[in-house]
Amino acid sequence: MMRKWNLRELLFKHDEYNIVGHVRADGDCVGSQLALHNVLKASNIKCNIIKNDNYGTVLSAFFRGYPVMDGENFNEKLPLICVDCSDFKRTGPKIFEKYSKPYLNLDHHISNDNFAQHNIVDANSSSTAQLIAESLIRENISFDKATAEALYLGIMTDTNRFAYSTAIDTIKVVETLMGKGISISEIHRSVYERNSLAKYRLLERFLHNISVFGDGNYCTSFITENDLRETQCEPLDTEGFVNYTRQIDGVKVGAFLEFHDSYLKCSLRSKNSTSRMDLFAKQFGGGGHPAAAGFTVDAAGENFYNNFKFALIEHVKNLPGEKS
Ligand SMILES: [Mn+2]
Repeated sequence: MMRKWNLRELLFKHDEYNIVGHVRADGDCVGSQLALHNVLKASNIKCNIIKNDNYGTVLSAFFRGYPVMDGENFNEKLPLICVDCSDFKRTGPKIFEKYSKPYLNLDHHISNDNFAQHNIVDANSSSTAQLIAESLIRENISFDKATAEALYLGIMTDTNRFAYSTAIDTIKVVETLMGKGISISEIHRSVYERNSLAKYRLLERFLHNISVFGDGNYCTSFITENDLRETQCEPLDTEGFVNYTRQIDGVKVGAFLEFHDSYLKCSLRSKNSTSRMDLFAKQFGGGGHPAAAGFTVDAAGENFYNNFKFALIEHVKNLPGEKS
């Protein structure tokens, strides 16, 4: 594939940066931030990680020892690097309202709208972390074991532990990361074996609410803000729930909705990338990948869930070559 960008040139241009990921952080946006921070630090370039949201218990642990700045209080004159954000709004109101144009946009979402001054976007990459890792390797930018661990965190989580269609390029990058001495099992444990009991109680409610419809082709479920309160969970505890919807035999498209008091968040997954979840999400102002996308809207009306299910069926029906 043609690679036009030069990360080295863009990265080593200034002597201090702010860096940010998307709200409702995931392993890819966290790992990408930490990796770039380390690479810059090794060249005596300061990189402030701007906290735009609650990272949750599991991901917070990865930030230990890093210069995390409060999203209310940072120097907004510094050039801003955004990682893993399909559009600038994904950085959250604390950030995007303070910047007119970020310096650098590093991302892998097909729906990315090239919102920054410089844009390094590759929708063929499994993760933003892979895109960064490949750039470092190709451009001979040296990096250490901690950086390799951060990059592996991003790749592992965004590929859903290599269960999503994983290209040989991804495996080759992992090979290089392993060469730095990282422990795959340790990183796996630090993410996937730190569940709280509260999360399991929430999962019970989620599973209880599952419905399969449209001749078994669709599966949706939901939880409400009340469920979060009663189980004492935080929003990030729903991470991974949406996968249960797609994993039912015969289901082509799955969706998970969170009905919060002030907003509604929807995650979409399909077994095949031909279902274009990114395009469906776009109807609601969201975006993402062909097989994994999502959107957030202001508090939805009473009929939203039923209308949503109908719209999902319509979307798949109207895809070229789809008959279901
Ligand atoms: Mn990502």
